[in-house]
Amino acid sequence: MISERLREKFNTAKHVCVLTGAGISAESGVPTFRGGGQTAVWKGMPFDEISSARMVRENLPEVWEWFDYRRGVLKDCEPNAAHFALAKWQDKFADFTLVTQNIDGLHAAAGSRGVVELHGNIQRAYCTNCEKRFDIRGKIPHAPDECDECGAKARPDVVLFGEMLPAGALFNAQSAAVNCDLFFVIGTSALVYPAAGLAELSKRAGAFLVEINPEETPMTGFCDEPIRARAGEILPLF
Ligand code: BV8
Repeated sequence: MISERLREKFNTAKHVCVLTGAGISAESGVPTFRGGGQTAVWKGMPFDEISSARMVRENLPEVWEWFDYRRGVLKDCEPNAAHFALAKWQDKFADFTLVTQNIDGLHAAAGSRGVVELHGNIQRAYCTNCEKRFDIRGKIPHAPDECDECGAKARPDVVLFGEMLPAGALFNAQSAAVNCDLFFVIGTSALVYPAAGLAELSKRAGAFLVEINPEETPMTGFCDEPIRARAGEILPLF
């Protein structure tokens, strides 16, 4: 499963960057988007329709119902062996960056520090007017619904389709991608940009690219080492 070549690179790498997607949380019971689970469609709307800038403008209560439902599913989900393995990696290398597309907070829950959350976090909200942030962890339905500073509506602190990514997070992710010598892409269908572009950016900058996914993706073709395995099965073996 892990070639001698990869093991040697892993043991000598100075700068490592990891990009994760919903697949790394699958073994925690978090439904993936394209695995046909309960988060692929909401009341007949595909997730990239309900999770969109347009829906926030047109029907914020519906967007909140969708996110509060997912927060309910997440309540019983714990980090799995893959999250814990990556939390151990952060002290193995001179420079380590964990970038995630996930909004479930499971990397931090497993002990990862400084996780770059490209698409925000489902346990936070912010005011649509003054952008004050709120921690809504444990509050289902979410609270507050209106900002206690200016009274405007709160919205999920999650990057939706058609929205820009947080500039700082994207910059940090791109910097880590171009400066690393080993880049892992774990549990993503590699379809959503700009996150999916990080692996190619890294490869073009000279990194050795590893993909961990039970299925092929558009990225598999230009990976140096595609590993057809579940994250929870293979990551503890490094
Ligand atoms: C942007 C948070 C600039 C929300 C997410 C029209 C208008 C505007 C933009 C666009 C447009 N057309 C295209 C775009 C760009 C768009 C895009 O890329 N669309 C795609 C569909 C073509 N991108 C955007 O809109 C981004 N912003 O471009 O801004 C802009 C702004 C305005 C106008 C123009 C441009 C913002 C994208 C962020 C969206 N938010 N999440 C929420 O959660 O509801 S995206 C969401 O889906 C994820 O975060 C992730 O990024 C993405 C893909 O999901 P994955 O994580 O890969 O999960 P998936 O289920 O797909 O795959 C799971 C994988 O795991 C599978 O491969 C499976 O085999 C594997 N797996 C399963 N089990 C395991 C496993 N692997 C390992 N171990 C296991 N056990």
